[in-house]
Amino acid sequence: MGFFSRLFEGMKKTKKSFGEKLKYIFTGNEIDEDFFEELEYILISSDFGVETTSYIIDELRERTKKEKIKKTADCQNLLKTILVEILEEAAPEKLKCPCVIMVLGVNGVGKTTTIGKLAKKFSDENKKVILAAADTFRAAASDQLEVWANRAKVKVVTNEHGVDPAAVVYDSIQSFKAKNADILLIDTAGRLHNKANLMEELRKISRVVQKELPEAEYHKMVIVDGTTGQNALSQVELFNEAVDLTDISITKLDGTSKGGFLVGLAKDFDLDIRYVGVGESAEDLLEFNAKDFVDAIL
Ligand SMILES: Nc1nc2c(ncn2[C@@H]2O[C@H](COP(=O)(O)OP(=O)(O)O)[C@@H](O)[C@H]2O)c(=O)[nH]1
Ligand SMILES: [Mg+2]
Repeated sequence: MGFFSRLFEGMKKTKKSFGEKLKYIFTGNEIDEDFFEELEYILISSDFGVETTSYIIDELRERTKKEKIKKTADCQNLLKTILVEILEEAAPEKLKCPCVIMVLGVNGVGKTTTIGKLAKKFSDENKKVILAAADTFRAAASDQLEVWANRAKVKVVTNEHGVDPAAVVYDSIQSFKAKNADILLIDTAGRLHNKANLMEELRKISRVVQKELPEAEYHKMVIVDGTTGQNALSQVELFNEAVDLTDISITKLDGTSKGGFLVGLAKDFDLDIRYVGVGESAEDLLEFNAKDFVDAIL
């Protein structure tokens, strides 16, 4: 299956719930107030967020007037265009090596899985990859990462459970330099004894990266679980406060009908949307593409 069809398969639920609702308003009728109100309701109930929804509605009002569009059926493409424009603002540049990707996010969102998928992808592209098992909070976390590393045939730097995660990152960077590697992927803990500890730990890891590899392109990528919908926003805010995020990736879009929240996220935060996870196996990771994404939900 090609990239687009996998995204399409994965996002069937979003398309079904969102597309089905829209089907009843994009009819042959004249555009009137009821139409905008109904559309507003559908966008909000599909997790687009209040601010993003009112932006979309305002744009649609203005452009239908300007382009003299009278029938609701002719609005659908305009809506698509607006969504693509919003998401294209968040389309990332290609990674430049050497680069470091620190992966952040609350427990269970798919950090380790995403790193595993990326290890495989980069290694298939003949890049030299090192993994840093800096989630030393959960005993099984590094075992899980090692399984992925073995599968992708890449090196993983681990340490005993409980060891300072910044020390693991330091070691992984020495190994990165010695091997003249291309990409360092850092797995972090999503949970500690308290939030302040976690945030301080992430900042410390970040300082080590910047000090030891100042020449590398540095990405601080938060992962959000696509099934959480609008709640993902507060998670992104939290991590952004800690480390000034650069990128975001969304997982589990295969199991949700809440794909709409990505549009709101892209508008609210100045982050590059890098990857989309649509399943549990290595090949279920797609590079984000605004147009494909919109085609898959609408
Ligand atoms: N369906 C689906 N499951 C996923 C995806 N990404 C991760 N998972 C599952 O989510 C669970 C938690 O993933 P994990 O990587 O351990 O999360 P972490 O705590 O953030 O490291 C695992 O069961 C993964 O298989 C995805 O894109 N789709
Ligand atoms: Mg993990």
